[in-house]
Amino acid sequence: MKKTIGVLIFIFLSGQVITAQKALTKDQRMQWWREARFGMFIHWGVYSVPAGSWNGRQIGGIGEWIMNRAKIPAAEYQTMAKQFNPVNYDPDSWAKMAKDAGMKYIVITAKHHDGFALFETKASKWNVVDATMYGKDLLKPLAEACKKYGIKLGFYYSQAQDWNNPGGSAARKPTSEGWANPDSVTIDAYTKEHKGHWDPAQEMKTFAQYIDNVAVPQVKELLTNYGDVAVLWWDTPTDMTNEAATKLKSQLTLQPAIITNDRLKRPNFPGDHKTPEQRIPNIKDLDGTDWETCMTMNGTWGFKSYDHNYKTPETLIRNLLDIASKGGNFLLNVGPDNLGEFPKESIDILAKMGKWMKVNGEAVYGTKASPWGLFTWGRCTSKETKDRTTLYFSVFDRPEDGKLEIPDLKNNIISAVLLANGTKLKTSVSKSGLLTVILPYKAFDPIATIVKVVVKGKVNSKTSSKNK
Ligand code: H79
Repeated sequence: MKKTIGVLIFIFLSGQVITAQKALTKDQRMQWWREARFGMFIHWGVYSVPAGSWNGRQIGGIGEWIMNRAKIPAAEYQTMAKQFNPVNYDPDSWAKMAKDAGMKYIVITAKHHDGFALFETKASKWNVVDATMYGKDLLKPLAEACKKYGIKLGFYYSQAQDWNNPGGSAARKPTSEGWANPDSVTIDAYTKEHKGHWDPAQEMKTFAQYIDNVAVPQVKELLTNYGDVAVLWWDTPTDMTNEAATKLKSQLTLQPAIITNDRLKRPNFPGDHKTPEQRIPNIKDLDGTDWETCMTMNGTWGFKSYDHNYKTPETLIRNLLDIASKGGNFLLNVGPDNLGEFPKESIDILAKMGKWMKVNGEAVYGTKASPWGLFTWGRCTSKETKDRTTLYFSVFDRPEDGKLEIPDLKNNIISAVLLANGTKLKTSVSKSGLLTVILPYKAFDPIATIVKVVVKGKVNSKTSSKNK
């Protein structure tokens, strides 16, 4: 008996130790993420089959919303899964492209608003294994490839909106826009009465049933079957209840180091980081909370065959530098097609960004925000060690006289070089603390030239509050 009690006490105590080890602080969980700065978003699903067109018409708006925008009946949408046959899917090359672009993590749509699961699931037949010719889990091999290349893998999961699994919610018609459907007047009247739904099949179950029988079990599967999951990226809390949010949140204990965003339910479920979408916040609007800007390369998240409106690599690199200078992360999207291929333009952009990052990445990874805010000619990031501070000035627009002026720098200058090739740069500091760096004529990178300045001690700038 005594022995049994002893064993029980031992089991209890070792359980405590394990629990204590698992309780990571937020700073511990966020460390890699704060250093990473740059990640890849992947929006992939059955919407890559219609690719922005339905019944011979181009449907406006973002591609992954086509079912909702065009009010496609569930049964009809589901037939398109037969053409979702990504025979060219090569997750190794995806992970490698992310790695070569300088990205440190990937977040992929395990399930978007159309409810289609890219993974094997017992909770719904509407998934890649049961509903397509392809018939294989798409996330498992991606998880392996990410591990191989040292990329962290996160899952996007649309927890509330689900237009195919009965009971899932649906966003209401926006006030300013009509739906891109010829029968929109009739449909508008219907959706008003039916919480945004447009097909009776969507209402065969309640929201609570959908949460208990689809969302919670699927999140459990995602957090159990794929090894380490770095991020859970919730989206659009339409019709979420506190009860549903609590159930979903409790699944996160399956991954003690996981990071989550602020989109599970508002308010009361702030998660770890904010998620400005398609925009970079102004410094004055930042409150110290971690944040990540997610952005498309063209005008859509999910593949649209005719959207070639891509941002330039220059704009995207400068976005990354702008974001890093404000202390945030950049999650840049790729929308693969129904064969499993990245659009040509995206591949090209990733390669060009990678080429720049290979030379200049030091100015991005593991950096903190600019002590000055913005400059008219560019941006700044910083790194502090015990007794010195490294400043990375990203020059977007070379001042005509070749003089880079940084006000309010009282620190002793240890060195000033071009990050790209180590060229030493002349500097002078006026009595008032105006640092002038003489820029070379040559070796100027049209995307952004990084001037690396190392100074003694910590940097305190009075002007930081002015340049927001
Ligand atoms: O996954 C991506 C988007 O599908 C998702 N979040 C990013 C990361 C998202 N869901 N909702 N929104 C973004 C807000 C935008 C809604 C819009 Fe629309 C969709 C604007 C145009 C199409 C809804 C439908 C409002 C108007 C029509």
